[in-house]
Amino acid sequence: MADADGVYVFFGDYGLIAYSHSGKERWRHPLGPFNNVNGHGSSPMLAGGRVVMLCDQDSNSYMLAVDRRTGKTAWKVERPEVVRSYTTPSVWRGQLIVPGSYYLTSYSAVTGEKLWWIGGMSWQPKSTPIVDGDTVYAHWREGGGEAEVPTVTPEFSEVLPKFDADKDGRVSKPEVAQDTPMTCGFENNDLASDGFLDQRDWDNYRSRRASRNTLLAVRPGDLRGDLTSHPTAVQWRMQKFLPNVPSPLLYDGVMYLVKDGGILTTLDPKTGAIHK
Ligand SMILES: [Ca+2]
Ligand SMILES: [Ca+2]
Repeated sequence: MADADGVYVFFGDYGLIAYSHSGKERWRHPLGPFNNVNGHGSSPMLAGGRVVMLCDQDSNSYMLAVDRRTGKTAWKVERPEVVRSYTTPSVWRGQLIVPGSYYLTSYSAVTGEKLWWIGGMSWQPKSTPIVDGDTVYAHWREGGGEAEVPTVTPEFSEVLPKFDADKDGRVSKPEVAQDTPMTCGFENNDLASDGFLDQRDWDNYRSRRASRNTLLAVRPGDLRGDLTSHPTAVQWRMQKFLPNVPSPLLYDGVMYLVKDGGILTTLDPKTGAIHK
């Protein structure tokens, strides 16, 4: 991304680098290495005179803002409640609107303060939120979130005795050798890639199985805190025909969704009702 002073780029294997318009390096800010199984999908963005970079990953997710002139850290917020995502946030009224796994969260672009959040969506979102007047739209889609009735998964304390043959309090791949679904999903669920499923890995797996893909319309006003069950903040949720990667498009009072495989859906952004 670029401004009057130059160009800002992010390399997943290095971090942030700023160049002048003539290509001269102005500053560099190393980041990583990241723990993100599919690579880093987020792009840097400019907000409040800073370069903001979302660094969601399977462990130690965070977001930071650096001064666009110097590259020095202005603020950094940890995001321990989320894991993998590939989104680039949007800016709405001085707030950074950030889709992450299971949550949509707003932060002050100036201070990084967490302002409000909404839960109940699926993991690894990829698209960028739409902002339109007083409403924000964001969407989540992943393969496991398509079930109309989310699956209830037992607690870690219930499954551990069944698999933990060597009684070390965690589950290794050989210990689940007889359980095909567990073996197939092992690497995906082993967030820190340490070869064991522990409490954190299992809690994330439970959240995945309990979540649903969602297109969400939010009117946050000046509200703060947990808005998940707020009567007016969440305008509507829609759970069908959602694309995996492409962002929704809002144009001339109609929202467009293009789903993998070639399904185009149009809907009313005020109500979430499907036109066709
Ligand atoms: Ca074990
Ligand atoms: Ca692990």
